Amino acid sequence: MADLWNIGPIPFVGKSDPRQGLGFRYYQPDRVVAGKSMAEWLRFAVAYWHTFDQRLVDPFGDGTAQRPYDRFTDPVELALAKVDYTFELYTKLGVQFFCFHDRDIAPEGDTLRETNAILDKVVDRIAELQQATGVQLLWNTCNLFNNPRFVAGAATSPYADVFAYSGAQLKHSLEIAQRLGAQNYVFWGGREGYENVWNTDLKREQDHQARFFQMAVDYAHEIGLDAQFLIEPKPKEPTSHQYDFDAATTIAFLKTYGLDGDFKLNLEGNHANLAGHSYQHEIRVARAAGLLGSLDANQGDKLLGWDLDEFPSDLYETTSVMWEVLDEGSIGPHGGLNFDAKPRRTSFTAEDLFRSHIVGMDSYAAGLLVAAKLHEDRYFENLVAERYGSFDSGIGAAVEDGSASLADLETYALDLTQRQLVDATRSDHLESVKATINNYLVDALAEA
Ligand code: XUL
Ligand code: CO
Repeated sequence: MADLWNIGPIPFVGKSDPRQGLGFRYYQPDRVVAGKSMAEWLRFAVAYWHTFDQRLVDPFGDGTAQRPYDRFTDPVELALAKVDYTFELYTKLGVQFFCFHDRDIAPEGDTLRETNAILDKVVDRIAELQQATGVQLLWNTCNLFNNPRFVAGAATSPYADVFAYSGAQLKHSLEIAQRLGAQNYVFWGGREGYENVWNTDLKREQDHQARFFQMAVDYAHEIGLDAQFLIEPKPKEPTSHQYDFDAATTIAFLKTYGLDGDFKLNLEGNHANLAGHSYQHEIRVARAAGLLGSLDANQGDKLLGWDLDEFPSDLYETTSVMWEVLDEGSIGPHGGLNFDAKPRRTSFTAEDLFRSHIVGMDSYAAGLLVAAKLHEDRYFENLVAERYGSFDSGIGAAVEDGSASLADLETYALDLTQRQLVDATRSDHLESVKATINNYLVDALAEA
């Protein structure tokens, strides 16, 4: 293996030393947990934009990132050289997948024709290295938000030329998905929302967005692309209101336009928090609709209310996510855990890219181990079955099977006393439930 990074491969070191370094304590790809290997459950992916392009800027400061390919000054030469670094990082970490936006991997030309020509050269190199390493494309997507032409959106731009350009860009991006064997294709609605509702034709913009999605479905059929289409909800940033606000809003949109047969959801932890939800809530809502597609694994910061894209390290959250995944059987049909995350601005070395992925991978592996133990003991399954047990027979069963009317409920309830109704309820003992999760966390990881 080449040694462009001068680091790795990253070994499994187990629990020999509590100080986290360049080794995995929990993640063992071949270790079987709940009937599948860790690698099969977790399907980690590296996000090209954060890991290889992000300079670690913030609104008050320039980038601090130090990368081994910084010596390349020509943008096309840099783009081509960088691909080698990316595949070496995937293989040294033992990550099986990657994700990218079209504009992450290559610089733009003046026209789309020129841009596509540059892009295709880089795609050629990616295809060669996929072939050589076996690393697969979890998903790709279009960047329809960075360039000034997208100032008022892409598919929801009020300017028809911008809509047309966006569709043309999407077409080529779908061809790349086909060429590289993408398992999913993601739409994150960058600037698809509004700054101010007074100057916005909300209905017309959403109709346009739906047309855009339908065109993607039609073209995928035409070229035989069988990637799962995904929409990634986010409530705000960069616009003050994004149309794909959260899982529930996006599901309503998909059903309104009859697109729910062709799209599922890609859910992100930090986006869930921005919408005022837990990550687990968003996943549960998608599961309830049969629309869980994939996961962007990251976390926010309780003290800062913005999309910080931190690498996941909160074991309580990774446990809840992996519990949902275990209960579902997989992360959607072809989903994975994409680290849509960047190291902090103060973690600027190339080694920090490895360190931060190791932390994310270990945190999810640990979460999987804890969730598997909870699942094996059926702790929540039993608790929930008992909580809703009154719907298994009698009047509850008549409600669920549709045989009870309001008149039947009146006959049943008219003479129930306050005491009888209060006695029908049970304490949830929620504090003990939370402590039980803590106990599972500590015990399962002590045994791991
Ligand atoms: C933005 C975000 C995107 C999508 C892909 O917050 O999460 O990077 O994941 O466009
Ligand atoms: Co994301």
